[in-house]
Amino acid sequence: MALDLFSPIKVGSIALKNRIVMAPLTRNRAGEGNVPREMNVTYYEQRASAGLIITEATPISAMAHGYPATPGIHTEAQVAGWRKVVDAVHAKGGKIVLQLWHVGRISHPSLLPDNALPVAPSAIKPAGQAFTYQGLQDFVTPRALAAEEIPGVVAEYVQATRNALAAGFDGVEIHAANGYLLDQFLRDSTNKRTDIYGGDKVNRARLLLEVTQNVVAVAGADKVGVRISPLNPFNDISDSNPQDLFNHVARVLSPFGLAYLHVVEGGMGGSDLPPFDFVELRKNFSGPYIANLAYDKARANAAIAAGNVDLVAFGVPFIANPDLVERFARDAALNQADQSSFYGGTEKGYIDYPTLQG
Ligand code: 8OZ
Repeated sequence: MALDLFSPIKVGSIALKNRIVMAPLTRNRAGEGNVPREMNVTYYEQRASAGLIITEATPISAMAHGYPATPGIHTEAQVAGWRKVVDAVHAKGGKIVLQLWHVGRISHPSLLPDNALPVAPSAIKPAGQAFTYQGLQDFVTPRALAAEEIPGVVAEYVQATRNALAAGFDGVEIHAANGYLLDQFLRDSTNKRTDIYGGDKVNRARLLLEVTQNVVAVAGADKVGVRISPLNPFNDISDSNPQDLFNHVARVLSPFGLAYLHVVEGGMGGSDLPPFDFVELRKNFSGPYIANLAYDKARANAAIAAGNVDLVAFGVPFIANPDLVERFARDAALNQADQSSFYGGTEKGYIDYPTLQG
């Protein structure tokens, strides 16, 4: 029988009951101190029938924050808050990994300790505005990280990984997508460095490689995934040769024996994107491949049956359908998502979407 979304699979050391992944989704509903709170526990627990839950992007340090009310993984209270989430998902038979996030230049002094400037590979201001507690504010020109500061950034990923393991997570996903710090180093519109972290693709991929090496050293490769978005222009980013760059990224990540590579196969926000062959990208990576972006059940099953992808991550459908797995199984209609309650707010549009059971 052909494989489909309901075929079990093991990604690294994590055994999954199906291939339906809950994509990482920023919801801006953490409590005081960026600590996961009761409604966050309920939200993830409601979605535990996913084969794998990837948490919302989670700042690894005080300098890694770029949005209001995102839950961190760098204080004791945050770890304790996440432990409640993990325990609730595990009690329902689910698996959950934490997404490690550093926003780099996609931030604002008002969100950072002592009104610090955001950090980045190069001092290039992104077009657009930051979401702050005071509303939208223009992005500022970030400060370029000195080469001597890079080990400290890597150490933040390592400590956050230790914290995630202490909270009981089944693994971690390194967020190297969507225009945040690691992606800012990867792509040549944002990385103009002249040291060993800039220049050719080998140098631009060096920080991601060092982060991966060090995170793998504490968690084990079989508990580590990496997310990339070769084409996504979100957060004012681009690359002059994405196929060459990301084939290289997949090739250097492959020997680690990671749990998975997770790929955003396009752009968030429809603009003209350069041509890109994701099947070719995938051939450079020997482990499990999670595809993401606007898949529905039919296209996901076709891609899995064709052997082009191993799992599919669903974002918006999981916001609106806590029981997405059961709805797919029964070919039931899906609830439509209310965009106005995606980012921030109350329990409304968060934990009140109805299940088929009512
Ligand atoms: C949408 C709004 C805020 C953050 C990402 C963490 O794109 C995000 C994000 C998405 O990875």
